[in-house]
Amino acid sequence: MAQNLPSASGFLAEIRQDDGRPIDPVFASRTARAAFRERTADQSLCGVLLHSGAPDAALAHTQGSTLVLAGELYNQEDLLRLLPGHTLPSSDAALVLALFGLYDVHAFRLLNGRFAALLAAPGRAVLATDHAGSLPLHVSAAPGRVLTATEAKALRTAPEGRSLAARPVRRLPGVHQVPAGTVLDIEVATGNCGTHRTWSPPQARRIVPEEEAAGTVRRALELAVRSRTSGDTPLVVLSGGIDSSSVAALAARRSATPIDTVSMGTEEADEFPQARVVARHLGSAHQEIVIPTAELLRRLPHTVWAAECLDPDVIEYLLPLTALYLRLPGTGRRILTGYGADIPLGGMHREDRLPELDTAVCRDMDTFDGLNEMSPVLSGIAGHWSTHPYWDRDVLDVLVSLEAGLKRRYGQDKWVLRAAMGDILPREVVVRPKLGVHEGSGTTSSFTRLLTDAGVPHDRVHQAKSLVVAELFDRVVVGGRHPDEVATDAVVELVATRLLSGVRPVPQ
Ligand code: IOT
Ligand code: MG
Repeated sequence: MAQNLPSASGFLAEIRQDDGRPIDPVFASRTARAAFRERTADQSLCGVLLHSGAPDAALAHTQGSTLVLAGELYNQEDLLRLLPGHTLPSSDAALVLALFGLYDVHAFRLLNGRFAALLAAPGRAVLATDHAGSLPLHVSAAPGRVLTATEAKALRTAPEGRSLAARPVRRLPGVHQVPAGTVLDIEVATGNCGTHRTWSPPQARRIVPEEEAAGTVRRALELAVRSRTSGDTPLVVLSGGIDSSSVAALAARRSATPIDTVSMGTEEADEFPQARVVARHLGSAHQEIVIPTAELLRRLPHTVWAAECLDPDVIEYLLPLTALYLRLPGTGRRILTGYGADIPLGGMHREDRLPELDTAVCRDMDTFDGLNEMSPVLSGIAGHWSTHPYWDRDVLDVLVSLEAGLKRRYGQDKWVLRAAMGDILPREVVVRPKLGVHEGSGTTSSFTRLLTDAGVPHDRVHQAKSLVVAELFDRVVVGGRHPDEVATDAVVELVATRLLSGVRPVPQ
Protein backbone atom coordinates (compact mmCIF):
# COMPACT_ATOMS: atom_id res chain seq x y z
CA MET A 1 0.00 0.00 0.00
CA ALA A 2 1.17 3.49 -0.79
CA GLN A 3 0.97 4.97 2.72
CA ASN A 4 2.17 8.24 1.40
CA LEU A 5 -1.01 8.81 -0.59
CA PRO A 6 -4.52 9.64 0.59
CA SER A 7 -6.69 6.57 1.19
CA ALA A 8 -8.94 7.58 -1.69
CA SER A 9 -8.38 10.01 -4.53
CA GLY A 10 -11.91 9.84 -5.89
CA PHE A 11 -15.29 8.13 -5.64
CA LEU A 12 -18.74 7.59 -7.01
CA ALA A 13 -21.51 7.29 -4.42
CA GLU A 14 -25.25 6.78 -4.76
CA ILE A 15 -27.79 7.35 -2.03
CA ARG A 16 -31.18 5.86 -2.83
CA GLN A 17 -34.50 5.46 -1.16
CA ASP A 18 -35.66 3.07 -3.91
CA ASP A 19 -34.11 -0.13 -5.25
CA GLY A 20 -32.80 1.26 -8.55
CA ARG A 21 -29.82 -0.42 -10.16
CA PRO A 22 -26.45 1.15 -9.35
CA ILE A 23 -24.70 2.77 -12.31
CA ASP A 24 -21.46 1.45 -13.74
CA PRO A 25 -19.09 4.43 -13.68
CA VAL A 26 -16.14 5.24 -15.92
CA PHE A 27 -13.19 7.08 -14.39
CA ALA A 28 -10.03 8.47 -15.91
CA SER A 29 -7.98 7.91 -12.72
CA ARG A 30 -5.83 4.83 -12.99
CA THR A 31 -6.15 3.82 -9.38
CA ALA A 32 -7.38 0.60 -7.71
CA ARG A 33 -11.15 0.44 -7.25
CA ALA A 34 -13.21 -0.99 -4.42
CA ALA A 35 -16.99 -1.22 -4.28
CA PHE A 36 -18.89 -0.44 -1.08
CA ARG A 37 -22.54 -0.93 -0.14
CA GLU A 38 -24.46 -0.16 3.03
CA ARG A 39 -28.11 -0.10 4.07
CA THR A 40 -29.71 2.04 6.71
CA ALA A 41 -33.34 2.19 7.81
CA ASP A 42 -34.53 4.54 5.08
CA GLN A 43 -31.90 4.48 2.35
CA SER A 44 -29.03 2.61 0.76
CA LEU A 45 -25.56 3.90 0.04
CA CYS A 46 -23.33 2.26 -2.52
CA GLY A 47 -20.46 3.24 -4.74
CA VAL A 48 -16.88 2.85 -5.85
CA LEU A 49 -13.73 4.21 -4.21
CA LEU A 50 -10.54 4.99 -6.13
CA HIS A 51 -8.04 3.99 -3.48
CA SER A 52 -4.37 3.56 -2.70
CA GLY A 53 -4.55 0.27 -0.81
CA ALA A 54 -6.78 0.81 2.23
CA PRO A 55 -10.23 1.78 0.97
CA ASP A 56 -11.83 1.35 4.41
CA ALA A 57 -9.89 4.37 5.67
CA ALA A 58 -11.77 6.58 3.21
CA LEU A 59 -15.06 5.68 4.93
CA ALA A 60 -16.07 6.62 8.46
CA HIS A 61 -19.20 5.56 10.34
CA THR A 62 -21.23 6.80 13.24
CA GLN A 63 -24.84 6.14 14.30
CA GLY A 64 -26.67 5.96 10.99
CA SER A 65 -24.20 8.18 9.12
CA THR A 66 -21.33 7.44 6.77
CA LEU A 67 -18.69 9.83 5.52
CA VAL A 68 -16.92 9.20 2.23
CA LEU A 69 -13.73 11.23 1.81
CA ALA A 70 -11.41 11.57 -1.16
CA GLY A 71 -8.21 13.51 -0.64
CA GLU A 72 -6.46 14.71 2.49
CA LEU A 73 -6.38 17.37 5.21
CA TYR A 74 -3.46 19.66 5.97
CA ASN A 75 -4.48 21.10 9.35
CA GLN A 76 -5.14 17.96 11.40
CA GLU A 77 -3.18 19.28 14.39
CA ASP A 78 -5.42 22.33 14.70
CA LEU A 79 -8.57 20.30 14.10
CA LEU A 80 -7.62 17.80 16.74
CA ARG A 81 -7.73 20.49 19.43
CA LEU A 82 -11.44 20.83 18.77
CA LEU A 83 -12.19 17.23 19.69
CA PRO A 84 -12.93 16.15 23.25
CA GLY A 85 -9.90 14.29 24.62
CA HIS A 86 -7.80 15.49 21.70
CA THR A 87 -7.32 11.93 20.44
CA LEU A 88 -6.53 11.66 16.79
CA PRO A 89 -9.15 9.69 14.90
CA SER A 90 -7.78 6.85 12.80
CA SER A 91 -8.21 8.63 9.47
CA ASP A 92 -9.00 11.99 7.90
CA ALA A 93 -12.49 10.64 7.16
CA ALA A 94 -13.04 9.82 10.85
CA LEU A 95 -11.74 13.26 11.83
CA VAL A 96 -14.19 15.04 9.49
CA LEU A 97 -17.06 12.88 10.74
CA ALA A 98 -16.19 13.65 14.37
CA LEU A 99 -16.12 17.37 13.56
CA PHE A 100 -19.43 17.06 11.74
CA GLY A 101 -20.88 15.61 14.95
CA LEU A 102 -19.86 18.82 16.72
CA TYR A 103 -20.40 21.49 14.06
CA ASP A 104 -22.68 19.94 11.44
CA VAL A 105 -22.13 21.59 8.01
CA HIS A 106 -19.97 24.28 9.64
CA ALA A 107 -17.28 21.61 10.14
CA PHE A 108 -16.27 22.21 6.54
CA ARG A 109 -15.39 25.84 7.33
CA LEU A 110 -12.64 24.52 9.58
CA LEU A 111 -10.81 22.37 7.08
CA ASN A 112 -7.68 23.24 5.16
CA GLY A 113 -7.35 20.42 2.68
CA ARG A 114 -7.60 18.98 -0.78
CA PHE A 115 -10.75 16.93 -0.64
CA ALA A 116 -14.25 16.09 -1.78
CA ALA A 117 -16.67 14.59 0.73
CA LEU A 118 -20.10 13.04 0.98
CA LEU A 119 -21.87 12.60 4.28
CA ALA A 120 -24.82 10.23 4.06
CA ALA A 121 -27.01 10.87 7.11
CA PRO A 122 -30.62 9.76 7.62
CA GLY A 123 -32.62 11.50 4.90
CA ARG A 124 -29.72 13.75 4.07
CA ALA A 125 -26.82 13.92 1.58
CA VAL A 126 -24.19 16.52 2.44
CA LEU A 127 -21.65 17.20 -0.30
CA ALA A 128 -18.55 19.32 0.28
CA THR A 129 -15.53 20.59 -1.62
CA ASP A 130 -12.36 22.17 -0.28
CA HIS A 131 -11.95 25.97 -0.41
CA ALA A 132 -10.57 25.82 -3.96
CA GLY A 133 -12.71 22.98 -5.27
CA SER A 134 -9.33 21.42 -6.03
CA LEU A 135 -10.81 17.94 -5.98
CA PRO A 136 -13.82 18.40 -8.26
CA LEU A 137 -17.18 16.98 -7.15
CA HIS A 138 -20.33 16.52 -9.24
CA VAL A 139 -23.89 15.69 -8.40
CA SER A 140 -27.09 14.53 -10.00
CA ALA A 141 -30.09 14.64 -7.66
CA ALA A 142 -33.76 13.76 -7.99
CA PRO A 143 -36.44 12.95 -5.39
CA GLY A 144 -35.34 9.74 -3.66
CA ARG A 145 -31.79 9.60 -4.98
CA VAL A 146 -28.52 11.53 -4.97
CA LEU A 147 -25.61 10.48 -7.16
CA THR A 148 -22.24 12.11 -6.70
CA ALA A 149 -18.81 11.57 -8.23
CA THR A 150 -15.40 13.20 -8.36
CA GLU A 151 -15.34 12.89 -12.17
CA ALA A 152 -18.30 14.21 -14.18
CA LYS A 153 -17.92 11.38 -16.70
CA ALA A 154 -18.73 8.87 -13.96
CA LEU A 155 -22.28 10.32 -13.97
CA ARG A 156 -22.73 10.28 -17.76
CA THR A 157 -25.21 7.41 -17.57
CA ALA A 158 -27.03 8.66 -14.46
CA PRO A 159 -30.78 9.13 -14.82
CA GLU A 160 -31.52 12.81 -15.42
CA GLY A 161 -31.47 14.85 -12.21
CA ARG A 162 -33.26 18.06 -11.34
CA SER A 163 -31.67 21.44 -11.68
CA LEU A 164 -29.65 22.70 -8.69
CA ALA A 165 -28.02 25.96 -7.67
CA ALA A 166 -24.67 24.81 -9.05
CA ARG A 167 -22.87 24.91 -12.41
CA PRO A 168 -24.37 22.52 -14.99
CA VAL A 169 -21.85 20.30 -16.77
CA ARG A 170 -21.86 20.73 -20.56
CA ARG A 171 -24.12 18.22 -22.30
CA LEU A 172 -24.72 16.07 -19.22
CA PRO A 173 -28.32 17.03 -18.37
CA GLY A 174 -28.96 17.23 -14.64
CA VAL A 175 -25.26 16.86 -13.73
CA HIS A 176 -23.82 19.80 -11.78
CA GLN A 177 -20.43 20.65 -10.33
CA VAL A 178 -20.36 21.51 -6.64
CA PRO A 179 -18.82 25.00 -6.41
CA ALA A 180 -15.45 25.56 -4.74
CA GLY A 181 -15.65 26.10 -0.99
CA THR A 182 -19.26 25.00 -0.82
CA VAL A 183 -21.45 22.54 1.04
CA LEU A 184 -24.64 21.33 -0.61
CA ASP A 185 -27.09 19.93 1.93
CA ILE A 186 -29.63 17.85 0.02
CA GLU A 187 -32.85 16.40 1.40
CA VAL A 188 -32.86 12.99 -0.27
CA ALA A 189 -36.65 12.52 -0.36
CA THR A 190 -37.29 15.75 -2.28
CA GLY A 191 -33.93 16.66 -3.85
CA ASN A 192 -34.26 20.10 -2.24
CA CYS A 193 -30.87 21.62 -1.70
CA GLY A 194 -29.44 24.16 0.76
CA THR A 195 -26.13 25.88 0.01
CA HIS A 196 -23.42 27.04 2.45
CA ARG A 197 -20.28 28.82 1.36
CA THR A 198 -17.26 27.79 3.45
CA TRP A 199 -14.63 30.01 1.82
CA SER A 200 -14.39 32.93 -0.53
CA PRO A 201 -11.37 34.85 -1.81
CA PRO A 202 -10.34 37.80 0.38
CA GLN A 203 -11.45 41.11 -1.12
CA ALA A 204 -9.50 43.37 1.24
CA ARG A 205 -5.80 44.13 0.79
CA ARG A 206 -3.28 44.29 3.63
CA ILE A 207 -0.61 46.97 3.93
CA VAL A 208 2.42 45.27 5.44
CA PRO A 209 6.10 46.29 5.66
CA GLU A 210 8.28 44.47 3.13
CA GLU A 211 10.14 42.26 5.56
CA GLU A 212 7.04 41.27 7.45
CA ALA A 213 5.23 40.42 4.20
CA ALA A 214 8.11 38.25 3.00
CA GLY A 215 8.31 36.53 6.39
CA THR A 216 4.58 35.81 6.44
CA VAL A 217 4.68 34.33 2.95
CA ARG A 218 7.71 32.22 3.83
CA ARG A 219 6.15 30.80 6.99
CA ALA A 220 2.83 30.00 5.31
CA LEU A 221 4.56 28.27 2.42
CA GLU A 222 6.85 26.32 4.75
CA LEU A 223 3.84 24.98 6.62
CA ALA A 224 2.03 24.13 3.38
CA VAL A 225 5.02 22.20 2.08
CA ARG A 226 5.51 20.50 5.47
CA SER A 227 1.93 19.28 5.65
CA ARG A 228 2.26 17.86 2.13
CA THR A 229 5.55 16.03 2.56
CA SER A 230 5.33 13.71 5.54
CA GLY A 231 6.31 10.20 4.49
CA ASP A 232 8.26 9.16 1.41
CA THR A 233 10.55 11.27 -0.72
CA PRO A 234 8.47 13.84 -2.57
CA LEU A 235 8.79 14.49 -6.27
CA VAL A 236 8.66 18.12 -7.39
CA VAL A 237 7.82 19.00 -11.00
CA LEU A 238 10.42 21.68 -11.54
CA SER A 239 10.65 24.33 -14.23
CA GLY A 240 13.41 26.33 -12.56
CA GLY A 241 11.07 29.32 -12.15
CA ILE A 242 10.56 30.91 -8.74
CA ASP A 243 7.28 29.06 -7.98
CA SER A 244 8.41 25.46 -8.32
CA SER A 245 11.98 26.21 -7.20
CA SER A 246 10.61 27.59 -3.91
CA VAL A 247 8.52 24.48 -3.33
CA ALA A 248 11.50 22.25 -4.14
CA ALA A 249 13.80 24.24 -1.84
CA LEU A 250 11.38 24.02 1.10
CA ALA A 251 10.76 20.31 0.50
CA ALA A 252 14.51 19.68 0.33
CA ARG A 253 15.09 21.47 3.65
CA ARG A 254 12.60 19.16 5.32
CA SER A 255 13.92 15.96 3.82
CA ALA A 256 16.73 13.92 5.36
CA THR A 257 17.50 12.43 1.95
CA PRO A 258 17.71 14.15 -1.46
CA ILE A 259 14.30 14.91 -2.94
CA ASP A 260 13.39 13.97 -6.51
CA THR A 261 12.83 16.62 -9.16
CA VAL A 262 11.81 16.27 -12.79
CA SER A 263 11.65 18.67 -15.74
CA MET A 264 9.97 18.18 -19.08
CA GLY A 265 10.83 19.70 -22.42
CA THR A 266 10.12 19.02 -26.05
CA GLU A 267 12.47 18.95 -29.02
CA GLU A 268 11.29 22.53 -29.66
CA ALA A 269 11.78 24.11 -26.26
CA ASP A 270 12.82 23.38 -22.71
CA GLU A 271 13.96 25.07 -19.54
CA PHE A 272 16.46 22.35 -18.69
CA PRO A 273 19.42 24.65 -17.97
CA GLN A 274 17.33 26.74 -15.55
CA ALA A 275 15.96 23.68 -13.72
CA ARG A 276 19.46 22.17 -13.55
CA VAL A 277 20.75 25.19 -11.63
CA VAL A 278 18.11 24.59 -8.96
CA ALA A 279 18.54 20.82 -8.87
CA ARG A 280 22.29 21.19 -8.45
CA HIS A 281 21.83 23.79 -5.71
CA LEU A 282 19.43 21.53 -3.80
CA GLY A 283 21.26 18.28 -4.51
CA SER A 284 18.07 16.69 -5.78
CA ALA A 285 17.94 13.47 -7.80
CA HIS A 286 16.96 15.21 -11.01
CA GLN A 287 15.54 13.86 -14.23
CA GLU A 288 14.95 15.50 -17.60
CA ILE A 289 12.27 14.05 -19.83
CA VAL A 290 12.05 15.07 -23.48
CA ILE A 291 8.58 14.59 -24.91
CA PRO A 292 8.41 14.79 -28.69
CA THR A 293 5.96 17.48 -29.81
CA ALA A 294 3.91 14.89 -31.71
CA GLU A 295 3.46 12.90 -28.49
CA LEU A 296 2.63 16.07 -26.56
CA LEU A 297 -0.17 16.95 -28.98
CA ARG A 298 -1.48 13.37 -28.88
CA ARG A 299 -2.05 13.94 -25.15
CA LEU A 300 -4.61 16.70 -25.71
CA PRO A 301 -7.53 14.26 -25.43
CA HIS A 302 -6.03 12.81 -22.23
CA THR A 303 -5.72 16.29 -20.73
CA VAL A 304 -9.36 17.17 -21.45
CA TRP A 305 -10.39 13.71 -20.21
CA ALA A 306 -8.57 14.25 -16.91
CA ALA A 307 -9.35 17.93 -16.29
CA GLU A 308 -12.89 17.95 -17.75
CA CYS A 309 -12.09 21.57 -18.60
CA LEU A 310 -13.34 23.62 -21.55
CA ASP A 311 -10.88 26.51 -21.36
CA PRO A 312 -8.24 26.24 -24.12
CA ASP A 313 -5.71 28.44 -22.31
CA VAL A 314 -5.88 26.32 -19.18
CA ILE A 315 -5.65 23.16 -21.27
CA GLU A 316 -2.40 24.54 -22.72
CA TYR A 317 -0.98 24.92 -19.21
CA LEU A 318 -2.09 21.43 -18.25
CA LEU A 319 -1.07 19.57 -21.40
CA PRO A 320 2.70 19.54 -20.79
CA LEU A 321 2.17 18.48 -17.18
CA THR A 322 -0.23 15.70 -18.14
CA ALA A 323 2.19 14.44 -20.79
CA LEU A 324 4.94 14.52 -18.17
CA TYR A 325 2.90 12.61 -15.56
CA LEU A 326 2.21 9.91 -18.14
CA ARG A 327 5.95 9.55 -18.72
CA LEU A 328 7.05 9.33 -15.08
CA PRO A 329 8.55 6.00 -14.13
CA GLY A 330 6.65 3.97 -11.51
CA THR A 331 3.31 4.81 -9.92
CA GLY A 332 1.99 6.06 -6.63
CA ARG A 333 4.27 9.10 -6.32
CA ARG A 334 3.34 12.13 -4.22
CA ILE A 335 3.98 15.06 -6.55
CA LEU A 336 4.34 18.69 -5.47
CA THR A 337 3.96 21.47 -8.02
CA GLY A 338 4.33 25.24 -8.10
CA TYR A 339 1.02 25.47 -9.96
CA GLY A 340 -1.29 28.28 -9.04
CA ALA A 341 1.22 30.79 -7.63
CA ASP A 342 0.61 33.15 -10.52
CA ILE A 343 -3.09 33.52 -9.77
CA PRO A 344 -2.98 35.29 -6.36
CA LEU A 345 0.31 37.03 -7.23
CA GLY A 346 -0.72 38.26 -10.69
CA GLY A 347 2.31 36.50 -12.20
CA MET A 348 0.78 36.16 -15.66
CA HIS A 349 0.33 39.89 -15.78
CA ARG A 350 3.37 41.46 -17.38
CA GLU A 351 3.16 45.16 -16.80
CA ASP A 352 4.06 47.54 -14.06
CA ARG A 353 0.71 49.15 -13.23
CA LEU A 354 -0.93 48.25 -9.96
CA PRO A 355 -4.63 48.73 -10.84
CA GLU A 356 -4.33 46.31 -13.77
CA LEU A 357 -2.43 43.85 -11.58
CA ASP A 358 -5.11 43.80 -8.89
CA THR A 359 -7.84 43.67 -11.54
CA ALA A 360 -6.17 40.53 -12.92
CA VAL A 361 -5.97 38.99 -9.44
CA CYS A 362 -9.65 39.78 -8.79
CA ARG A 363 -10.70 38.36 -12.16
CA ASP A 364 -8.69 35.17 -11.78
CA MET A 365 -9.91 34.61 -8.22
CA ASP A 366 -13.47 35.10 -9.49
CA THR A 367 -13.15 32.70 -12.42
CA PHE A 368 -10.95 29.75 -11.35
CA ASP A 369 -13.89 27.68 -10.14
CA GLY A 370 -14.77 24.91 -12.57
CA LEU A 371 -11.54 25.11 -14.57
CA ASN A 372 -10.31 22.08 -12.61
CA GLU A 373 -6.70 23.07 -13.20
CA MET A 374 -5.67 21.52 -9.87
CA SER A 375 -7.61 18.32 -10.33
CA PRO A 376 -5.72 15.29 -9.00
CA VAL A 377 -7.03 13.33 -11.97
CA LEU A 378 -4.32 15.00 -14.12
CA SER A 379 -1.68 12.91 -12.37
CA GLY A 380 -4.24 10.26 -11.38
CA ILE A 381 -4.38 9.00 -14.96
CA ALA A 382 -0.78 7.93 -14.43
CA GLY A 383 -1.49 6.57 -10.93
CA HIS A 384 0.08 9.48 -9.01
CA TRP A 385 -1.20 12.04 -6.46
CA SER A 386 -0.44 15.72 -6.95
CA THR A 387 -0.78 18.61 -4.52
CA HIS A 388 -0.20 22.35 -4.87
CA PRO A 389 1.20 24.27 -1.86
CA TYR A 390 0.36 27.74 -3.28
CA TRP A 391 -3.32 26.84 -3.13
CA ASP A 392 -3.13 25.75 0.47
CA ARG A 393 -5.96 27.66 2.11
CA ASP A 394 -3.66 29.64 4.43
CA VAL A 395 -1.09 30.43 1.74
CA LEU A 396 -3.80 31.58 -0.63
CA ASP A 397 -5.41 33.81 2.00
CA VAL A 398 -2.03 35.48 2.62
CA LEU A 399 -1.08 35.87 -1.05
CA VAL A 400 -4.41 37.18 -2.31
CA SER A 401 -4.73 39.73 0.46
CA LEU A 402 -1.32 41.42 0.11
CA GLU A 403 -1.60 44.83 -1.53
CA ALA A 404 -0.59 44.84 -5.20
CA GLY A 405 2.55 46.90 -4.60
CA LEU A 406 4.07 43.92 -2.76
CA LYS A 407 3.38 41.66 -5.72
CA ARG A 408 4.95 43.94 -8.30
CA ARG A 409 7.90 45.89 -6.88
CA TYR A 410 11.29 47.13 -8.07
CA GLY A 411 10.36 46.05 -11.61
CA GLN A 412 9.91 42.41 -10.56
CA ASP A 413 6.83 40.23 -10.81
CA LYS A 414 5.90 38.16 -7.71
CA TRP A 415 8.30 40.31 -5.68
CA VAL A 416 7.11 39.19 -2.26
CA LEU A 417 7.69 35.53 -3.08
CA ARG A 418 11.15 36.27 -4.45
CA ALA A 419 11.95 38.24 -1.30
CA ALA A 420 10.63 35.39 0.85
CA MET A 421 12.92 32.84 -0.81
CA GLY A 422 16.03 34.95 -1.37
CA ASP A 423 18.15 33.18 1.27
CA ILE A 424 17.66 29.61 0.06
CA LEU A 425 17.78 29.87 -3.75
CA PRO A 426 20.53 31.02 -6.11
CA ARG A 427 20.21 34.69 -7.03
CA GLU A 428 19.76 33.97 -10.74
CA VAL A 429 16.67 31.88 -9.86
CA VAL A 430 15.28 34.54 -7.56
CA VAL A 431 15.44 37.28 -10.19
CA ARG A 432 14.54 35.28 -13.32
CA PRO A 433 11.33 36.65 -14.93
CA LYS A 434 8.39 34.34 -15.40
CA LEU A 435 8.08 31.99 -18.37
CA GLY A 436 4.84 29.99 -18.51
CA VAL A 437 4.93 26.22 -18.93
CA HIS A 438 2.96 26.59 -22.18
CA GLU A 439 5.75 28.84 -23.49
CA GLY A 440 8.75 27.01 -22.03
CA SER A 441 7.61 23.71 -23.57
CA GLY A 442 6.52 25.13 -26.94
CA THR A 443 2.95 23.92 -26.27
CA THR A 444 1.13 27.08 -27.36
CA SER A 445 3.16 27.41 -30.55
CA SER A 446 2.88 23.75 -31.56
CA PHE A 447 -0.89 23.67 -30.96
CA THR A 448 -1.20 26.89 -32.99
CA ARG A 449 0.87 25.38 -35.80
CA LEU A 450 -1.33 22.28 -35.89
CA LEU A 451 -4.31 24.55 -36.58
CA THR A 452 -2.67 26.90 -39.06
CA ASP A 453 -1.29 23.86 -40.95
CA ALA A 454 -4.90 22.68 -41.19
CA GLY A 455 -5.80 26.02 -42.80
CA VAL A 456 -7.14 27.97 -39.81
CA PRO A 457 -6.35 31.69 -40.26
CA HIS A 458 -4.23 33.26 -37.51
CA ASP A 459 -7.02 35.50 -36.23
CA ARG A 460 -9.26 32.47 -35.65
CA VAL A 461 -6.73 30.23 -33.93
CA HIS A 462 -8.03 30.91 -30.41
CA GLN A 463 -11.60 30.23 -31.48
CA ALA A 464 -10.44 27.03 -33.17
CA LYS A 465 -8.63 25.94 -30.00
CA SER A 466 -11.87 26.43 -28.03
CA LEU A 467 -13.74 24.32 -30.55
CA VAL A 468 -11.13 21.56 -30.47
CA VAL A 469 -11.28 21.42 -26.68
CA ALA A 470 -15.12 21.38 -26.71
CA GLU A 471 -15.15 18.60 -29.30
CA LEU A 472 -12.66 16.58 -27.25
CA PHE A 473 -14.80 17.14 -24.15
CA ASP A 474 -17.86 15.85 -26.00
CA ARG A 475 -16.03 12.69 -27.02
CA VAL A 476 -14.10 11.73 -23.90
CA VAL A 477 -16.29 13.15 -21.11
CA VAL A 478 -19.84 13.27 -22.49
CA GLY A 479 -19.33 10.36 -24.90
CA GLY A 480 -17.27 8.27 -22.49
CA ARG A 481 -14.64 7.36 -25.08
CA HIS A 482 -11.11 6.49 -24.03
CA PRO A 483 -8.66 9.21 -25.14
CA ASP A 484 -6.35 6.60 -26.72
CA GLU A 485 -9.12 6.15 -29.29
CA VAL A 486 -9.46 9.86 -30.03
CA ALA A 487 -6.93 11.34 -32.48
CA THR A 488 -6.05 15.01 -31.97
CA ASP A 489 -5.29 15.37 -35.71
CA ALA A 490 -8.73 14.13 -36.74
CA VAL A 491 -10.48 16.54 -34.35
CA VAL A 492 -8.34 19.43 -35.59
CA GLU A 493 -9.22 18.56 -39.21
CA LEU A 494 -12.91 18.43 -38.35
CA VAL A 495 -12.85 21.79 -36.56
CA ALA A 496 -10.83 23.43 -39.36
CA THR A 497 -13.22 22.13 -41.99
CA ARG A 498 -16.24 23.39 -40.06
CA LEU A 499 -14.68 26.81 -39.52
CA LEU A 500 -13.53 27.19 -43.12
CA SER A 501 -16.78 26.01 -44.67
CA GLY A 502 -18.67 28.54 -42.59
CA VAL A 503 -20.68 25.84 -40.81
CA ARG A 504 -21.82 27.43 -37.61
CA PRO A 505 -19.55 26.24 -34.79
CA VAL A 506 -21.15 23.95 -32.23
CA PRO A 507 -22.66 26.20 -29.52
CA GLN A 508 -20.54 26.38 -26.35
P1 IOT B 1 3.75 27.67 -14.77
O1 IOT B 1 3.67 28.58 -13.61
O2 IOT B 1 4.85 27.88 -15.76
O3 IOT B 1 3.81 26.15 -14.36
C1 IOT B 1 3.03 25.65 -13.31
C2 IOT B 1 3.84 24.57 -12.59
O4 IOT B 1 4.09 23.47 -13.48
C3 IOT B 1 5.24 25.00 -12.15
O5 IOT B 1 5.22 25.69 -10.93
C4 IOT B 1 5.97 23.69 -12.07
O6 IOT B 1 5.68 23.00 -10.87
C5 IOT B 1 5.38 22.92 -13.23
N1 IOT B 1 6.19 23.07 -14.45
C6 IOT B 1 6.19 24.11 -15.31
N2 IOT B 1 7.06 23.90 -16.32
C7 IOT B 1 7.60 22.69 -16.10
C8 IOT B 1 8.57 21.89 -16.79
N3 IOT B 1 9.11 22.31 -17.91
N4 IOT B 1 8.89 20.70 -16.27
C9 IOT B 1 8.34 20.27 -15.12
N5 IOT B 1 7.44 20.98 -14.44
C10 IOT B 1 7.07 22.17 -14.90
C11 IOT B 1 0.30 28.64 -16.02
C12 IOT B 1 1.74 28.77 -16.03
O7 IOT B 1 2.34 29.76 -16.36
O8 IOT B 1 2.37 27.66 -15.52
N6 IOT B 1 -0.18 28.46 -14.71
C13 IOT B 1 -0.34 29.64 -13.90
C14 IOT B 1 -1.64 30.36 -14.17
C15 IOT B 1 -2.88 29.60 -14.10
C16 IOT B 1 -4.00 30.46 -14.68
N7 IOT B 1 -5.25 30.00 -14.23
C17 IOT B 1 -6.29 30.79 -13.98
N8 IOT B 1 -6.25 32.10 -14.23
N9 IOT B 1 -7.36 30.26 -13.44
C18 IOT B 1 -0.19 29.25 -12.44
O9 IOT B 1 -0.59 30.03 -11.57
O10 IOT B 1 0.39 28.21 -12.18
MG1 MG C 1 4.11 29.32 -12.03
